[in-house]
Amino acid sequence: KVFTSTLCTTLHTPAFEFLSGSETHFFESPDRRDVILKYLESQGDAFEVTERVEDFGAGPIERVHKQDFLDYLKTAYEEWIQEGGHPNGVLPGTIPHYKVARLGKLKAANCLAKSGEYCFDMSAVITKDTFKAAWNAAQVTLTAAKDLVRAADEYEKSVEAGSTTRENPPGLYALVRPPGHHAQSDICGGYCYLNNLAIAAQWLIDQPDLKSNADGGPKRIAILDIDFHHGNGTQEIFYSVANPLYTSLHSVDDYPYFTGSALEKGEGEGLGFNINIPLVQATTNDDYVETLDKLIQDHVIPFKPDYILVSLGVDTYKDDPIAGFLVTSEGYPRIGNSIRKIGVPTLFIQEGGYCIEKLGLNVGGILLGYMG
Ligand code: SP5
Ligand code: ZN
Repeated sequence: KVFTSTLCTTLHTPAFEFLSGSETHFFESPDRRDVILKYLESQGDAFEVTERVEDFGAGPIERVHKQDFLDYLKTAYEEWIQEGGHPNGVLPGTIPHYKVARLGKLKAANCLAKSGEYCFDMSAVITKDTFKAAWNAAQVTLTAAKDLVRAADEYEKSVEAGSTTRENPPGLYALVRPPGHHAQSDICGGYCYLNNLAIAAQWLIDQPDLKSNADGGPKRIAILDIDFHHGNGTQEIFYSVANPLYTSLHSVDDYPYFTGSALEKGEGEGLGFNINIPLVQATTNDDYVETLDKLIQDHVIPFKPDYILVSLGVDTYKDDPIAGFLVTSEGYPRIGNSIRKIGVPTLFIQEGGYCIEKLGLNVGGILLGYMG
């Protein structure tokens, strides 16, 4: 079942970004959603698409993101324009790098200053509708998360009744943009503003449910981040908690450069619940799937999750214009199949993937592989 909204296409359309110092088109483009949707709709009745979006309000978003950051995102564009900023949108002027901030005692006074305080790179332009678009993406993801609870309950009942086996877990997909996994609790970057997956994960954990699992506590969630880039945002948000478990496969020496080491294992109660598996550039299908299977065996299954949340990026594709792995379109159904074999209800949430020509095929490959 696919959850999406036309607002994911029509809102947030920056004209350009900067890559390696040059002005290029905005790779995280609105047609990304359209080509994925078109592909899924071309697959007979394999996918049921719904544009029903429930309004969960600000509560679940405020559980993950800091209020001053949310206030900034909401008002940044308007202030930026008032200050004479370029209409393409807000980009950092000066970033309070820790080497500067160590001694600096001044607070950001205007939008040009805040743009650096609340953004860590040059790939998260804030346009007129960016806040609305990010808010909508979070609400779509929450709507899908709520349906995951329903689908999982139904699944449990039919397993108990013997009408299905543990090999057919339900799968849901939030086809959203802008993506989320680089967005930390109070900083945007990497095309991401609100961390859709983190908001959904925290909401699922917050749901009161006494009969939920063996120890009667909140639902246990395992995150599988299979985007090419490390999900620094999701890691930061959950770094000191033991639930959810965060696991990620990503490029060792690419963006966002400063996070994603295997040495980042979590802290306090969260120690041991942050698993980074960096992979070399030019990683192939076989190496990728083998590493994913091992990650699942060693970390995901022992965690005994009630739900799996997947940061679904297909920028691992061999022809992705901003990445560097060698995964092919034949690799994606294998990845989906590996996730299916965990046997746990799963919500896929769209992150990166920038090869427009093969984006639908590759995302569809993961979902169809999961469906078996
Ligand atoms: C959600 C997501 O995938 N965000 C990624 C944002 C990346 N932006 C900066 C990319 C810099 C790429 N540098 C080119 C290196 C080629 N190997
Ligand atoms: Zn990515």
